[in-house]
Amino acid sequence: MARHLITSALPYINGIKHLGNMVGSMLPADVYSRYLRQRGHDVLYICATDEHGTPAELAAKEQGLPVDEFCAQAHDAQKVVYDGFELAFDYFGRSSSPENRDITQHFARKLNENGFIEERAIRQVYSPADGRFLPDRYVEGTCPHCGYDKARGDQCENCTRVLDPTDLINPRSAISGSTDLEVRETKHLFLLQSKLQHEVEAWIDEVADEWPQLASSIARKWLTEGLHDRAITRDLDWGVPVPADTWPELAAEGKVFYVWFDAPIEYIGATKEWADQDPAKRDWKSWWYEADDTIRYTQFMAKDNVPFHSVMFPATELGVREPWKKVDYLKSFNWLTYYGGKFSTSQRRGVFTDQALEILPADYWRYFLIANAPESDDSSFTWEHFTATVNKDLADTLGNFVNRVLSFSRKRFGDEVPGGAEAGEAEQKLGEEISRLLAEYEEQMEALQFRKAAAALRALWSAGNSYLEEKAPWLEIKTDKDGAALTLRTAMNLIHLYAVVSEPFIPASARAMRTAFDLDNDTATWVTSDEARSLSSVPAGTPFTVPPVLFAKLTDEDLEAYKQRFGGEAE
Ligand code: B3M
Ligand code: ZN
Repeated sequence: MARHLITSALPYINGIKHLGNMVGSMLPADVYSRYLRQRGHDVLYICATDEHGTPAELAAKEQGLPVDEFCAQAHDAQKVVYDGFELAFDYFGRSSSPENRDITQHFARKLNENGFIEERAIRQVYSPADGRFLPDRYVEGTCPHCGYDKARGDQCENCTRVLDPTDLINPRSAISGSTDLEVRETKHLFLLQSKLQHEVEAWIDEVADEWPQLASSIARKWLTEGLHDRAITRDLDWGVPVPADTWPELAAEGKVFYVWFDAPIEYIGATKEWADQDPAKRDWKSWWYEADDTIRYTQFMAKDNVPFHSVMFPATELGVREPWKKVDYLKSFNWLTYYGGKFSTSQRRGVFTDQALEILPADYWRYFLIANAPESDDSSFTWEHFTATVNKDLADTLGNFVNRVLSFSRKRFGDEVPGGAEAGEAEQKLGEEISRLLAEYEEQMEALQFRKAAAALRALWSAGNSYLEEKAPWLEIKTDKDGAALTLRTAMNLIHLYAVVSEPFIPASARAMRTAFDLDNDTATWVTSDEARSLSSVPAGTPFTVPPVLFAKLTDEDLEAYKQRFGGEAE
């Protein structure tokens, strides 16, 4: 048994996330956490809302709310959706917490003591029309690298390059739209990342070979281009204040830390928030500080977040000169597109997580998204693909199997799992196949290969269908009642096995399958290969009920309605 620390990129507070955000961070982290917990590991899955920075201020302004109130409401609204998706976080925190403030300030003081922070006067975009400096996303304009004309001052959404507001061509204020911008001098704290370049390189050489190619190549590209010193403070009202004991002048000017400085620290902050809820969790620090080799830390994120997690946050952690846990495995994702175009929060293009749950229960989305996760490449969401996958894999292959087996058995043999013949050759062959597929599923889950894991799970479901077709109990029963009973009992054992092993993907349906059987002491959280081979954990005589249809088949009318509502084509 190992201890697994798991974090998914912290969703920004500025609005409900779309399906692309979900599949690139929280959902796979949840599937992985659930799997590991089921295998008996000690798992701590931490997430939080990322609440600082210009997006929060802009969104609050749009809603006419003070930013703290906006954040409190928006946090709760996101949490409701994640509960709906059955994301089983151990804790879902807030980067605006006092815990995160304290740890962020501590990190900054330590970096300063160790000579990695310097105060510098810099030139910043100032907007006379708005009467303020315009950091990060407060400036928009054309990306100097790729020409994208909606690039934001902190990063180009199109080519993912990190930018400085003064880099933008034809800059304009995101608050007023004013193009009358000037550059003024102001003092900020700089993190001297260039001094940490070699240490980060050495660390990357140690850990990154094992990472997905996407993550390690982004990290290496950044290091090749060279780590630059970066401003880690901003002129904003909302954020972790620069500590006055160390920088009285900047603190008096109301400077706060840059959102990307405090956001990754919130992984630690949220762990402390989690612990502060409950005195029994006082050992929270053992997950992060002087953590030994029994702790494996896995992070989940989309590719635009990789530079911050693979290079910049590790540089911060190294510079603090305290033994904070660094990521062991960085699972990165490409983009999920909507009909080949961008999902966009700002333009509300695509499907948002709250809307998804209005249409269909979480399991439909969880399965589809993970089975089509943009792992080795971008993948495209279309309603055609979604409805076809739901119908084929969930409704036909799994749902129909469950319903058909249980209803037929009840009709012919009553409310208990039938006895009948002993397992024969067909059952032995099936058992071998199931145990082989289960091993494949476990291997892919352990390798965090989500699409392949989904394929193995689907193959497990299909194996049941093939067996049922081959044995055809609805014919068998006419000539060999005991044989038909054996077939149904075996199929019911498959249903129970599916309930256990499908839980990471489709927890609600897994519960429905599992509770169909009134078994004493049904507490096993996983299936051994021997159990998979013998398919006998649900013995003859076990009472069962037929659950309601697990997955509704989606019709052509449904498909049309979805396309109508969300727009079913490329931009
Ligand atoms: N909130 C960026 C994003 O939502 C950011 C991730 C922070 S992880 C520490 O894409
Ligand atoms: Zn660009």
